[in-house]
Amino acid sequence: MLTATIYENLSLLKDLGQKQLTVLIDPDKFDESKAEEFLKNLSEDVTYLFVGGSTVEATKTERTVAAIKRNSELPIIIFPGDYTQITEKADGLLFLSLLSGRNPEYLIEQQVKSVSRLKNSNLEIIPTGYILIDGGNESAVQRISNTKPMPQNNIEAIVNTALAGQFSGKQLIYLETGSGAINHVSLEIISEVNKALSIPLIVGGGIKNSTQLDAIYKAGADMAVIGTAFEKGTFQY
Ligand code: 1GP
Repeated sequence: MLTATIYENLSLLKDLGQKQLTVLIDPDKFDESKAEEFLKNLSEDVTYLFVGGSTVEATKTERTVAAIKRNSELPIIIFPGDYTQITEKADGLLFLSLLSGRNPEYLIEQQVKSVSRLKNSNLEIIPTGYILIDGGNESAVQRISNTKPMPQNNIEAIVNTALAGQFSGKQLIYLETGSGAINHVSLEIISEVNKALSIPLIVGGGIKNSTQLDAIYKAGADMAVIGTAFEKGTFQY
């Protein structure tokens, strides 16, 4: 029997209107010895795991993924801050282009550097347009990528950037205010981007409670990503 790919599943779930909750695990902050406890305590609503961070020591991502695999059957997707985080032990990879920025390093250079790791790999590669939006504080992505986030009030430019991603063949668009953001992406932005796109829409950064999460889903996000609030155990249901 043929098994659907991660992306086929995501597209199908979008069509069915089934929202997906993803937990972002930052290997830098993850204690592998507590993997079992952390994963056991996750809400049953969680359907995907992203692993990645802006600054991660060379082998830590691989060790983190291995520890998660031992304790969870959820699909693990690498969400890399850098090509060195790519590991074969995961199931998929968000092949990111930072479309909100104009730094060639994160538009194409990192992608070229990753090829030697990917060309003989079984990882499912998912082309993803990544759009950084101002979340009210300086994000690690902004600092590391040396790019500016898009202002929340420039909705037309954000919609056009997302559509430019779709027209260039991205399979996902990820709207991001950055880990630990004060503000999540506004509901108006999510709604307008969702109306314009036909591909699945991911929203992450600064989501702190279930009221915000429900509103984000209702506005049109197909998947929401939560890192900090689950990592610190502060998410309010
Ligand atoms: C960051 O979107 C993710 O890439 C998650 O952000 O840590 O603020 O939940 P938080």
